[in-house]
Amino acid sequence: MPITHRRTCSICEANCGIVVTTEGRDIVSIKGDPGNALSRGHICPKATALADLQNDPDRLRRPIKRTGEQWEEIGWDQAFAEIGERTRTILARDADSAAMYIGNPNAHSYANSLVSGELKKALGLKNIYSASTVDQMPHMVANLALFGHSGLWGVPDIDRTSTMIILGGNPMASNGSVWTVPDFRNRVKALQKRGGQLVVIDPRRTETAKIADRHLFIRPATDAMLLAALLKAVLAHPARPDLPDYIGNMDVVADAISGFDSAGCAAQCGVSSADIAWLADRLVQGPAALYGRIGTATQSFGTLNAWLIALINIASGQLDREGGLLFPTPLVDTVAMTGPGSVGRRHSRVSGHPLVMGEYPAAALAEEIETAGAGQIRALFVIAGNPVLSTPNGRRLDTALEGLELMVSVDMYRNATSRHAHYILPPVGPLEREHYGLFLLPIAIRNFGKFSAPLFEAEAGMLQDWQIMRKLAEAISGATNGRETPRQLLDKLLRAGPYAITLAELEAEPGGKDFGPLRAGRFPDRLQTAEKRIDCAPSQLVADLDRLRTALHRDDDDRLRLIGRRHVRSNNSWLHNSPRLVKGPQRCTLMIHPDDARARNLGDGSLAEVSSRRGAIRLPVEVTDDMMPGTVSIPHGWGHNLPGISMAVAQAHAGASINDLTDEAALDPLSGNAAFSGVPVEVRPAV
Ligand SMILES: Nc1nc2c(c(=O)[nH]1)N[C@H]1C(S)=C(S)[C@@H](COP(=O)(O)OP(=O)(O)OC[C@H]3O[C@@H](n4cnc5c(=O)[nH]c(N)nc54)[C@H](O)[C@@H]3O)O[C@H]1N2
Ligand SMILES: Nc1nc2c(c(=O)[nH]1)N[C@H]1C(S)=C(S)[C@@H](COP(=O)(O)OP(=O)(O)OC[C@H]3O[C@@H](n4cnc5c(=O)[nH]c(N)nc54)[C@H](O)[C@@H]3O)O[C@H]1N2
Ligand code: SF4
Ligand SMILES: [Mo]
Repeated sequence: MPITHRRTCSICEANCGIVVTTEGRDIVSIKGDPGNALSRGHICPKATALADLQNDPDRLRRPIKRTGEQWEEIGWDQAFAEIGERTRTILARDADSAAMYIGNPNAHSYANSLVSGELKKALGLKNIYSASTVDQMPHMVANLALFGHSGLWGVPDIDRTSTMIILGGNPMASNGSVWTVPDFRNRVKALQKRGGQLVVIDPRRTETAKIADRHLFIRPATDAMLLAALLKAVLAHPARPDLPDYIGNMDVVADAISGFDSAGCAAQCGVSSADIAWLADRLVQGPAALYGRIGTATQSFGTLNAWLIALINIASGQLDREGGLLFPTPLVDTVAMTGPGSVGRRHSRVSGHPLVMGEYPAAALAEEIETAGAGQIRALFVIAGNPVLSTPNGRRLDTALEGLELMVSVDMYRNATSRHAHYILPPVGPLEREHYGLFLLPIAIRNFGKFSAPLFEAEAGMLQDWQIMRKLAEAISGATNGRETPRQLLDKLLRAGPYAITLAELEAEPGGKDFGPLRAGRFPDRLQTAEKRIDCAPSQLVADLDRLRTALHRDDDDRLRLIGRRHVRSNNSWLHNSPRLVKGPQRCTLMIHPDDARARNLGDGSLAEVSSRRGAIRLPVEVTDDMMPGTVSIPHGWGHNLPGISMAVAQAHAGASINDLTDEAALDPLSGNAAFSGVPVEVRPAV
């Protein structure tokens, strides 16, 4: 007898409602849930891949231990006892020599978020690295500087706006990021139907650009120039609204950017002065929302970009306005639950990078493992991360990991990173654990909550990630940690939240509980700054304008600039073992403009060698005028052809890793975030 279950897809930030039909432990179908008020029936192809993941024969089901090149299955008790003992020995020698790398899927597990602190504490809390510094850290630094909390995000109110401007994001592929906006396509259709416009600014004519009313090309990593000119245009606009009293020092900003020559900025970024004036006009007319995402964050001016984007929204009167930028009222108030974050409390040992929100840059992990001395990392715990493929100059890290005394990966695959581990500890399958979008619902376009119970009972002898982390922490520290389960902790958080709901009440709503669209009027009250004011001109950001002024002179370097991309059938580095997702045309290709291809004797489908100051890779060419001339694009997360990987489907579709080309020395100094966008590369036919 088939049974249907209403659950949530946990793969990406969209948190789509799914209806899963099962017969015993067989998954008959996975469909969108029309009764989910947030996703309204939308799903993408990755949801159906949950079945491939659940049933993947390469997915590890027992802990494995490596001795030299040999792997053997061991029991959980042996694994925890040995890891505990080895870690204690290393920490006894040097209390600062353990580190943790926290990968992206942790953001999609409420239980991991609530329990990972126990492992951090057992390891001494000093050396924390995560995917945040190859992703959104610049936004978080700007959030802290402007709103007083790194986790307080303004959410673009796409459902009521008239102009939605997307800079460096491609929600048609990614389904939105730090913006939980499932069913993006239909939201855009509705926007266009009510006479509004979607505008996309991107070096590639993306899938989102193709459904937009306007697409403007921009040269990679020159966004700060565009944004400086756009802010000037908004500030000079005759119809610009007066700002409310709680917003201060916009005049200081105006003064600081007055020296930027707008025409020069336009020439450098490739967006014309007329288009910048048009954008300013649309913004001031409103309601409008300017949203910048990963393309603007992974730059050496990532934090400056995030700050300028916020200021443009503020100066044009879009803050706290329906159709502009709004603060949600989530069921669990993650802002109240966590500290605001800080910048520069300590500095990294080798290069002196500031500690940002408790983390050092992932780009600096390799040097901290390689460099001898007190505090050298000797034991590394990787929790759901694949930094060999995901962080800049992954090859260097790949080599560095071999030198560790102890490496533990909590992961279900033996992949590019975990093949270096001494122990791999696999969690239960994706449908065998609970889900609540703890950190994603607070950035959603509606006030919405949904709890999903595990669909299947866990296979015998398997543990959830949080149980593995708690047992690791206990094995290392010898102490017994919190006895509360994530469920119990979540129940408390929900009760203490703005709707005072219980977990049982939420669980009784299989489609989730909807509290409606976001409300204006939340801003002053929600601000976490002293006196609930916004200082538009934090000194460290104003000072960074000088770096922009000197750094962004037009160079004569005519090398191609490399950028990344995402595909809707892929997710970072770890969904390439799903047969139903990798089928079809090869996706790890070099996209290049026809003129640039011709100049290099490269035909569509031919093999190119791409090289940077860090390395070289080979991959097939895809000639397309969707690329801005002078710019090439390669997706990240590929390169599954390294020895020791055990993922048969991914190995057959290995691709090459863009992060063999990216540069670990290229960082945004304010956030420590990797600057992936605009890497200078040479491209030639592979011989
Ligand atoms: N050049 C370039 N590099 C990039 C990017 C880019 O745009 N360009 N994007 C960056 C971004 S935004 C991110 S977020 C990072 C991602 O960087 P990472 O988080 O390091 O990498 P992922 O590919 O997400 O790898 C996730 C790992 O977790 C495992 N995993 C998946 N689900 C679970 C689970 O439930 N439990 C456990 N224990 N393991 C699980 C997978 O097998 C995989 O090994 O990559 C970054 N790298
Ligand atoms: N299908 C799928 N969905 C995903 C993921 C995935 O791998 N696959 N990853 C998830 C994760 S971890 C994240 S963080 C989000 C990211 O979500 P998005 O931010 O939407 O990520 P992308 O789709 O890579 O879009 C980034 C865009 O920035 C452009 N770009 C690159 N450099 C520049 C630049 O210098 N300036 C400007 N203006 N644009 C630039 C690229 O051409 C690209 O179109 O997606 C999430 N969702
Ligand atoms: S967009 Fe796709 S991957 Fe993301 S939550 Fe929805 S169904 Fe899952
Ligand atoms: Mo990400």
